[in-house]
Amino acid sequence: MVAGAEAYGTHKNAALAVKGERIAWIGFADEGAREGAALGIPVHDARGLWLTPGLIDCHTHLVYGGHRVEEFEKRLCGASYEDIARAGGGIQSTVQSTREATHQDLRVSAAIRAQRLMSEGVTTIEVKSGYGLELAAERRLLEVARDLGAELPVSIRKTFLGLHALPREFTADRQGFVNQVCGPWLESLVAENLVDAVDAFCENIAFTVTETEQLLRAAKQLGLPAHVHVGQLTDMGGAELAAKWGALSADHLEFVSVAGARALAAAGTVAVLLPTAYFTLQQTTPPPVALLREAGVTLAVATDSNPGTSPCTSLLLALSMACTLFGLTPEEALSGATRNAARALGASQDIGTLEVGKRADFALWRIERPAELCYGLGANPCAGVVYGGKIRAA
Ligand code: DI6
Ligand code: FE
Repeated sequence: MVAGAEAYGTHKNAALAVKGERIAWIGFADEGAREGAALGIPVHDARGLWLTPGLIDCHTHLVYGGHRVEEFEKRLCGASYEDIARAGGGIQSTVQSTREATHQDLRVSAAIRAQRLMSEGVTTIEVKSGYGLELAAERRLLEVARDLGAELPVSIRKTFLGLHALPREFTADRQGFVNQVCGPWLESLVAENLVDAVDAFCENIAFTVTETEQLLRAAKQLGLPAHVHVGQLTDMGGAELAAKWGALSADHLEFVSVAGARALAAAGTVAVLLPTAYFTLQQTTPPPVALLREAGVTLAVATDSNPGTSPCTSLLLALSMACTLFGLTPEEALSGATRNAARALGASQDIGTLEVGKRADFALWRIERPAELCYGLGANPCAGVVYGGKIRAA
């Protein structure tokens, strides 16, 4: 066994056999040839490289137009994210540039971001809408997300983030907007097979617990799973709400109470930590990781890739920051981008671990011990990727 491998339950000299898109056998390389012959299938020997499941980025806003560099500069001069949002900037400015962008602009820029994630061994990406905020514009974002998965060798999970911000045209009619999102918009997008899950930004600058609950209820009625952005800036009781509705994940959680953490654990709702957003906003109160651990909450880690709070296309950087800023162990961080990220997407039966019968999505790494995946800043030790049983250019 390699130094540092014990905690991961991993082995040196692994080999893996693939049949179609699935893992057919996994074991030691020296047994591989015999097993492969018995099964009549080829065996891939990792040849001393480290093998992990393909990484999963379970929270991104990858499809949008424009950028928010000016806002970054304003924040560096002292303006807060909340001030900018309340003054009509922030998400609203990306909504405007997204509505103005051509379909092609959206496709090309999202593909570039997806490829950056993929270069680091990512094989599944969750992509949220939420920068259209009118039915046609939200549809376009979800279509671009769907098409990304068809054009690139990566699995895409599409999330309808209908309650992200209140669009200007509804300033005088909040409830009217929430009713549209939770009723006709959701129903149309679901009928077009564009929605794998829903999401809402439950926050003092976005939507209340009551408004968020309306979306969670509508989703449940349609049999759709949910994610919820909660506790990024304040604790509004969003974790309790996510747990009450059996959401797959509650994301951010810088601010969460003891009761909220216990509720998440009891409901099996995964806490998705987003350290690059915390870093970008220069926040100073990290999520209460000790409390979440003690309560038994499952922890995942993702990039939150978006133009405002996390202009980040490196999941390895998010893993590093999960360790240095939030105090996760490298083992927790890595399972947060594999096994637990799969749980956050409700996809554990298919991805997230290297087991017979699961999709043959895995990454090969030129490292000496697994903690190295969380150690390098800007390093990319990915030496190869197999996606659905086929070798992919990393
Ligand atoms: N939380 C976030 O961090 C992003 N969305 C959300 O609900 C930020 C989105 C943005 O500022 O554009
Ligand atoms: Fe987000």
